[in-house]
Amino acid sequence: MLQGKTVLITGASSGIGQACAERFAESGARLLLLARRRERLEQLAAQLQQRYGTSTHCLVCDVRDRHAVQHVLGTLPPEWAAIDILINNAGLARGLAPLHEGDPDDWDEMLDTNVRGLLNVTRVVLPGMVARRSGMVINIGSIAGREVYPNGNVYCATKHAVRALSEALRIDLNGTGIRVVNIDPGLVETEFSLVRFRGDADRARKVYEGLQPLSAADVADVVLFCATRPPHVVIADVLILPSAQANTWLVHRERS
Ligand code: NDP
Ligand code: 8X3
Repeated sequence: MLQGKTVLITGASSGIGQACAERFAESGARLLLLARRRERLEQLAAQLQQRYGTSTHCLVCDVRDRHAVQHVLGTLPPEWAAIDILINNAGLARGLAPLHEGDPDDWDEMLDTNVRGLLNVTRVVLPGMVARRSGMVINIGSIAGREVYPNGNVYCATKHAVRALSEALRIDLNGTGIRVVNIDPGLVETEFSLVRFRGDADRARKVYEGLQPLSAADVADVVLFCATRPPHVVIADVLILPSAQANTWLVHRERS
């Protein structure tokens, strides 16, 4: 389906990004895998090569560092330089507290990763797509980009920004042949909550207690579906939730 297509996945070392790598590898894509944790990327690359014969190229990079992003993406080997699909997935939440008790360092990390990081990568990748008059940008937003929930303040603001940027890109790129997809998942069990609560596994587990959350693979299936529509079709906007979730504040949990 994606034979020979070059796909850049940010945040490929875990969760949704890693699951996308699996699905896209299965579909014949060649993968640029970007994240900060080299070992994880190299392990994933080796697995994909073994399972599907996938060609991969690992990019160890912090999306917050604009110069590093410009460097790694600006000096790609020629056979990797033409990116067909960009999946802007790298992101995180830090903390869950009322704004007046929030930690400004956490705010910086979320804003720098989820918003500036996405911009840094997109700014380098898009000119090539525009010149070739083809390509696709898939932004992983969140239900938190549609609704604000208690104590989610800054994380929700970053995901509202992702949503705004998806809409803005669709306008700016109209007529260029480049498609823009925004995918907003609800609760997905990944390392997201462990990162949010800085390794507090009990607290992280409670987020998904009493319900069947989405898996990273559930989201990757949708990303792949969007990426494999014919050129005249764009799945512009997707909300994907676990069946037990109605919105950010109403989640049905079975008591054990
Ligand atoms: P994970 O924590 O499992 O994965 C996050 C990925 O982002 C990791 O690969 C991490 O890699 C990468 N990452 C984080 N910061 C940076 C950085 N500065 N530079 C490069 N890569 C970075 O979480 P998810 O898979 O759940 O999250 C993926 C996306 O999905 C995020 O944008 C998140 O906001 C969004 N999302 C998640 C939901 C959920 O419930 N889990 C729901 C809705 C949206 P490394 O640490 O190696 O750099
Ligand atoms: C992650 C899902 O509801 O914790 O974006 O914000 S939520």
